[in-house]
Amino acid sequence: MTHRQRLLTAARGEMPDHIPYAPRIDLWYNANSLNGTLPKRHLGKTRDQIALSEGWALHKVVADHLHQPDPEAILHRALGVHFMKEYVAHFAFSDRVKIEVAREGDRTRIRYTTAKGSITTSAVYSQEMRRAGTSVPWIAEHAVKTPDDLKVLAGVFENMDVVPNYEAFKTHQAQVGENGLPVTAFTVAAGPVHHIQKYFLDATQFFHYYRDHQAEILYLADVLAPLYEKALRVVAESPAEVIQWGSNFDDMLTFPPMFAKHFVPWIRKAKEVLGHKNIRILCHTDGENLGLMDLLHESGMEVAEAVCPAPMTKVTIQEYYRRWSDRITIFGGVPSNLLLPQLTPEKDFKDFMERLFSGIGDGRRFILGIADTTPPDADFERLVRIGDMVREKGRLPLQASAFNPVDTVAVAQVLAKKKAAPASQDHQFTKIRQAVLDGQEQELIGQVKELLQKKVAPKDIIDLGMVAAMENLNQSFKNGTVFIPEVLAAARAMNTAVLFLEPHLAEKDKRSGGKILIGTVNGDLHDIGKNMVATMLRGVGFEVVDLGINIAVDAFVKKVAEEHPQVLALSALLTTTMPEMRKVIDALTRAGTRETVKVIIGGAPVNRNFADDIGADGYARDAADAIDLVRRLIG
Ligand code: B1M
Repeated sequence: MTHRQRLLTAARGEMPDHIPYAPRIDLWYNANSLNGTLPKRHLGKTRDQIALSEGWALHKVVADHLHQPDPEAILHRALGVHFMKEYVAHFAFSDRVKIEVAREGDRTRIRYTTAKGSITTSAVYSQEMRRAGTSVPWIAEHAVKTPDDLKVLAGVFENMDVVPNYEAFKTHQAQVGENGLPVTAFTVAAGPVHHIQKYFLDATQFFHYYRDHQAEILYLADVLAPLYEKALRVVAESPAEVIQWGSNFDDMLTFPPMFAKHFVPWIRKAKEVLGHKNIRILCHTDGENLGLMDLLHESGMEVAEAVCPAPMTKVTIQEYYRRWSDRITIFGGVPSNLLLPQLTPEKDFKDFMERLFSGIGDGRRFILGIADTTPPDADFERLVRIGDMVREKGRLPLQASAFNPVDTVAVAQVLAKKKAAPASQDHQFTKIRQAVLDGQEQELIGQVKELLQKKVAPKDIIDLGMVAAMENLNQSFKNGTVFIPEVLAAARAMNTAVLFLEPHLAEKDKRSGGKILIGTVNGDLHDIGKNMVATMLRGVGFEVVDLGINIAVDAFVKKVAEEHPQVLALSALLTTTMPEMRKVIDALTRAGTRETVKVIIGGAPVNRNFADDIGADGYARDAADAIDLVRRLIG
């Protein structure tokens, strides 16, 4: 079988001759070719030449953002409008929308003017980002800053059309030939609400809008819907065999109730329309999927790509295979940390790979890949060794007797936590707690005023009323029974009420929580988790100074000297940016301020061992954990 036949056979749920192996190496290649650090035997080769010379299938799921014939291919990324050669359908702007583009260094600013008003966006793509391997520009300024901007966006999209781009795709298909399976798309959202979430709003802001301005969000979604329907018709007539429908699924970001309501119906619709044409639906499920397992299984998705299992997330590959492989092809399976000797010692790497081969039944519906992608600092030889293992052990069907049915440990651990915090018996605070839980600012302030009139101490209102409610909520959030929008709204309401109470507090009770400085380290643009930690810490009474993302080592040191925080909280989501945390600690030591501040770290790839190794004072797995940790550290 050729690579293409093998991949397509697996995607269709039939049995190929061998497990297909298609590691994604774009980031690794971009960074190492720019930095002159490709392995010697591959110097001067393209990324596809490297993959083929190693005997791997080409990974052709994600469009190659850096090599597009159209120089404007990613100009409108902040609107989710792309003109990629790999996409069989393109959005088309109407003449009624005036578009003004201004370029300032690495930043591209665009103004879109319609009869309903104007919006602006800006995106940044710097040399530093390229060197780090980042393949997509960062949306620095989102289109929606106020609810009115949603109406302007409706004006932009009302006038849009969707047009075929079959010829360019056919050329791409011909270039890939039998060496891979080209996956198409027209944007990478799983329907209109996901489109709004992914592109139009800052990631954290979206959760507030979803709760506070849902009617406007759904109105805009209704404007986008006919375009998505037309796109489906265009895709249906195209020569594509697989389409990517949605990306970055994650049970916190694309949380289950929203996923069920707004994503699943569109995945089903895509399957309905495209299934007749034998076009398969692939979703880029690279996040934490534990809370979405059943929804995804039922959704109609046929290939789950970038499946990133434990130990990077909570679901083991065996569990994925057990729960999904009756109808979903799993593409991925090796979390990228496995390729990093500094995070995964040789023995753990070998054990993981052994278990993987014995944990995927007869090997049907499985495409081996790296999830989400090979990091720039990966040990390339491990990628090669995985290829060798596939050659040695990957002939299909695998020996059924080798099947290690289910490794439920990770799941059991998560489910075991499902216990709500006990409710307080102090009835005078019942209403105030409810107002916090509901995120109702006005109601909360009303309740605060009532309690003040009854001469209840302001500090008790905060501690026994609001903080107690936040703690309940944190617990429920941890247990997966409430979701991000509720938590953020509660914390926001509580912040407002604490400000209102400030003048009533005795001097000794003010800001008793302490001061926390928080930021995402240099080179890292992920901020959703960091924002949650900041909001929740504020919610329970700490003063939080949020420095934002991509913060240089020197800036952290300078701010520690200026702000005198008790705690410095560092966030990193990339293995390549984790070392920045050590640099911050070392720089604080050099500046003589290390002893003045407790440094704590968090973010998906870091763990307790790493915290100990770099000399941090603590590690927090999530926002609730961060609160406990800060309390332990500063009393
Ligand atoms: Co990115 N991304 N991403 N991404 N992304 C990850 C992190 C990744 C793990 C995906 C994967 O492989 N499965 C992978 C990193 C792999 C690795 O390093 N080994 C990855 C990659 C590769 C990339 C790019 C390089 C992709 C590319 O360019 N093609 C690129 C890098 C850009 C850059 O930073 N230079 C990139 C870009 C992006 C988007 C812009 C598309 C978007 C970020 C949007 C934003 O943040 N504004 C994005 C997203 C959404 C993700 C995933 C899918 C979800 C992250 C998230 O927000 N989760 C993520 C997959 C994953 O994490 N499994 C992934 C929800 C959030 C609430 O959880 O951030 O973990 P989290 O925060 C938690 C805890 O970690 C903890 O508490 C939070 C709340 O409970 N915590 C702290 C976090 N910070 C803390 C600080 C503390 C304490 C606790 O202080 C003490």
